[in-house]
Amino acid sequence: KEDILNHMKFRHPENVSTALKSCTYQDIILENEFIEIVTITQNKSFQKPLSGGEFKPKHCLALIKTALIVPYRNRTSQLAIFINYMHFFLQKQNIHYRIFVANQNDTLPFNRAKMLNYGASLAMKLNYDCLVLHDVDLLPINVGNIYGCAKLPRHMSCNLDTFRYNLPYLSIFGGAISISTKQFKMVNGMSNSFYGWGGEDDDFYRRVNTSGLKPCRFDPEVNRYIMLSHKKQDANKNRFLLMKLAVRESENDGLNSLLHHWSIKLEDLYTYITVS
Ligand code: NGS
Repeated sequence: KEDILNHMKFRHPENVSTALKSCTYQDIILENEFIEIVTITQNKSFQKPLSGGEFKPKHCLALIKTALIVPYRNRTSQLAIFINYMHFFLQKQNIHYRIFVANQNDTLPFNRAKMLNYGASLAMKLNYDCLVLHDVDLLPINVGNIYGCAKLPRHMSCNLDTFRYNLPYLSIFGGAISISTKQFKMVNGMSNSFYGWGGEDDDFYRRVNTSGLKPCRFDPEVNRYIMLSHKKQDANKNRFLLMKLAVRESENDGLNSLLHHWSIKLEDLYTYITVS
């Protein structure tokens, strides 16, 4: 577990003039505490986040500043469970974080990667240096799974109940991943071309891998997740063709080809980006 700390990227605190000491992470990882969905929300130490769903620990200076980005459309009850749970979970980690929900407001098939690009663009403008790209139906259950960036992009949700705690294939890179903003920019984010289920995460794996950023994973014990049940989306029939075409298109299809048709609303528990 100490290896995990060696792989984490820590930033210098923004405000060194305060008397606060830097937050520590070692105890959290080594404690290896499993939490249950029911008990976590009874935690009395919960602090109301700042408007837009931002939180900074009060007793120490966070060395990790993370934007948690959730691609979203029309799953109200899952969003409520996720947001409530994640604030309790993340506040146990001594990190500075903010939750962004990127909502696709049209009738086209869902474009998960494009929503993640929008969330990441806003997070970059607000100087978040670590991105966690996260599906709304996944809940981490071990607080030792620090929501920060490692030196390499990290596949976080590698130990998932619905996969019977196995990896379906080695290069799977969906669900929940972390990547530094610098690395995300370097690969031009994700492709905007994948409408419907499947393939966009495999294409993203290819982008990072071919840029020399081979993704890593941590100890499965600390990377346990449960998935909330939902109806499966329709698969994108063109995904294999798109994956082939995407190899040539990565430089022009991604962060640099987003049209900024969005609006931003600060909700109490998250920042809501509506993409039309
Ligand atoms: C692969 C998909 C990925 C998807 C993964 C797990 O087959 O996009 O399954 O999906 N790749 C292609 O279709 C090319 S899951 O069971 O979590 O819905 O992430």
